[in-house]
Amino acid sequence: MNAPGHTADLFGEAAPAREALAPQATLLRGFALPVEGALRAVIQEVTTQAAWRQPSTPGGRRMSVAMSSCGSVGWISDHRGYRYSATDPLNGHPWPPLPAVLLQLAGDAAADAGFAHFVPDACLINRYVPGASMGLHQDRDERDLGAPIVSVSLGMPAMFLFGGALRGDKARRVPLSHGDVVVWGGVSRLNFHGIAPLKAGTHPFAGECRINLTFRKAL
Ligand code: MD3
Ligand code: FE
Repeated sequence: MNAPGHTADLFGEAAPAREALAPQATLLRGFALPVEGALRAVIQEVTTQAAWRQPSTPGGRRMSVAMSSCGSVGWISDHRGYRYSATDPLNGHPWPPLPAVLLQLAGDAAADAGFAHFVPDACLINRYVPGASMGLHQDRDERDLGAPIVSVSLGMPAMFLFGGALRGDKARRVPLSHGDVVVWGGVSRLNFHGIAPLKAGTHPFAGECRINLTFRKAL
């Protein structure tokens, strides 16, 4: 039997409680910890095939975050705009496939947060070093805005900025640490969000960086 506020999943009897950040935005603290070793291995494998790069924005500025992708499409940015692409512009090849451990983790987290049958087709992998940040933005390049986005935080902690439906809405600050998973769907799906400049530090998972995985249904 599960205690109130606890669910059986990757954790069996001991899963942490769900924390509602907002309606249909659910924080699952430590949800990815049982598979952290497998996550480190697949991130290494994917970024060997699809190398880290710092994309340029359409405005011509270099992003401070390094990125890679896996899945049937990857998120890219260049002087022509933001979009999903079936091939990696660095090498012209398809992106590496979504590893089974990632599909399982994203599907389990989404189900735990109330979104059954989530099957992402893209995983964007972001890498932050101290000082790197992501300004407030919306994720709206995906075709099916009814599907949630699942994000997994790994390595050094970061301050997540969670705004509202309008760019000018005041953003809440939510600390995210290694292993935390957040499911964003429904009415929170188009909320503005970002990451404050990463503070200096180190973490056993990946040294002086934070890695974030975002699972999306892009097609
Ligand atoms: C809230 N990444 O890649 S993940 C991104 O930590 C992105 O690297 C951040 O924003 C990161 O687009 C934040 C959390 C997140 C992702 C998607 C969302 C929060 C969201 C979509 C809607 C609302
Ligand atoms: Fe985003």
